[in-house]
Amino acid sequence: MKGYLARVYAQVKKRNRAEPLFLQAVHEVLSSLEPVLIEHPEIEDSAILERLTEPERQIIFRVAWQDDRKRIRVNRGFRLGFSSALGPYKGGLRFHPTVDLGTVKFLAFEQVFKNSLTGLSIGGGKGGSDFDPKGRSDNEVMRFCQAFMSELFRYVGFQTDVPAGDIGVGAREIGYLFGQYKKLTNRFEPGVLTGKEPGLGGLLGRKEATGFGTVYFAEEMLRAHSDGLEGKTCVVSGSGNVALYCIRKLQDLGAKVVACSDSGGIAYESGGIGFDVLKAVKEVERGRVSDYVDRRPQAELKSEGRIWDIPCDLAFPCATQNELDGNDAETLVKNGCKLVAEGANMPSTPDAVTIFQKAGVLYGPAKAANAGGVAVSALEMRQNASQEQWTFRDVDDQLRQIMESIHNSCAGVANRFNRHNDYAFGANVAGFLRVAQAVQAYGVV
Ligand code: NDP
Ligand code: 2IT
Repeated sequence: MKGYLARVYAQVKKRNRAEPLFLQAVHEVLSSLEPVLIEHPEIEDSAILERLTEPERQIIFRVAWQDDRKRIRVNRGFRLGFSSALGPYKGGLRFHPTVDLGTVKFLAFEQVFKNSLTGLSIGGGKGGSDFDPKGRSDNEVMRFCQAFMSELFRYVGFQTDVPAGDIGVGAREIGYLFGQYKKLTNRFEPGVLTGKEPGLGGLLGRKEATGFGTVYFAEEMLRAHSDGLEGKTCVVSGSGNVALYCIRKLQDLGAKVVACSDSGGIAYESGGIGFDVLKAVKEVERGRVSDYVDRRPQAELKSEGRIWDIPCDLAFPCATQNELDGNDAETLVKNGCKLVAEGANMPSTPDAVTIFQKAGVLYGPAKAANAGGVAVSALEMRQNASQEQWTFRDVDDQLRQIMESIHNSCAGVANRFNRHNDYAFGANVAGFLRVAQAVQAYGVV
């Protein structure tokens, strides 16, 4: 990076020096923008990059709650509104012991460009807590969610900021959060949170949307290269919400998924993972992949090694950030992997991305490939505003169209700048241009 881009990055680095994930995410976006700045010198004059790299607001709060032994616990809560240029802040909540301000900031920054790519009216935000739900009873999770919302309710609203799920936050947690919001505000305002159970105003198809969307995006990438999913061998990391429905859709479309994982190990099954058993273990029993392997005589638990050592045609990282590094990328390339589509946020390290691009692996970056989740959240907001009830089919059809359109925007922008097949460049630039135009149009606010 040079000139204006280098100056902006230096300032971001100075202000956020203890936040490597945020710096990694900013660096990745800025390094795509040089050709855009040549076309649009007004971006520098209007300080668009300075504005888009500084969050509009950052809220940090204490969350005190009682565990089942009546011990008082204290966690830290976060909600960060990065940009409201395109709509209310929109993005998930993550409950995981590693969550800190830098994690939330990187996720919120990515969310701005992802949400822009959907073409819908949603700004970018993210939040969460260092609360660890693992091993906590249902009652403990409920009390934590209530304590978390007792502070958060002041800042959210269907026209202001609309949280949803992410790691450690699913429909159960959203239900508890919504219940407490409703009680504190005396309003039934379902559009304040998305990812609700259908019985609470949630949208059929939201649960599946991120994983399904990632597969639709991969399908579009393959289609654009005269290929398809049928008969492909796939590896999907993670075994949470995104991984589960990525596996399901891959199988529906004729691919074979031979492995998935969690932080305790890898389940390998040469004949293909059994979706129904995995779903029961993960969604109903809240178990581990080791429990899945215990139930499947054909499956094998690998507690050593990397999931990316398993040979595959297509790889879907669906667990967490920086889970696929340069060595993993080299192994994937060596084993003949042809496509990587990111269900998780920023799962591939910068080294890994460079290796994929040099080797001609089709690389679908998170902000494009996993945008189906937030896009369907925006549809949930619409369903809540209109008080209609949409069918699963309505939602899935719209999701497919949205993923096709995101694919075409990324590919179209990449082609226009002579960066054929560079979906990472296309996603950054297409996402950036829409939000930058909005920031410019508001004047200085
Ligand atoms: P879940 O909590 O449902 O599942 C997370 C999965 O990732 C689990 O298998 C978990 O294993 C694994 N995992 C999480 N953190 C780590 C870690 N530090 N090391 C190893 N494994 C880890 O979350 P989601 O499926 O919702 O989220 C997965 C990814 O997808 C995240 O990057 C999230 O930001 C992204 N995403 C989610 C969307 C959504 O709609 N939910 C939308 C777009 C992106 P374990 O149980 O052992 O911790
Ligand atoms: O990273 C993401 O896009 C999400 N966790 C989903 C956000 C949302 O508002 O549905």
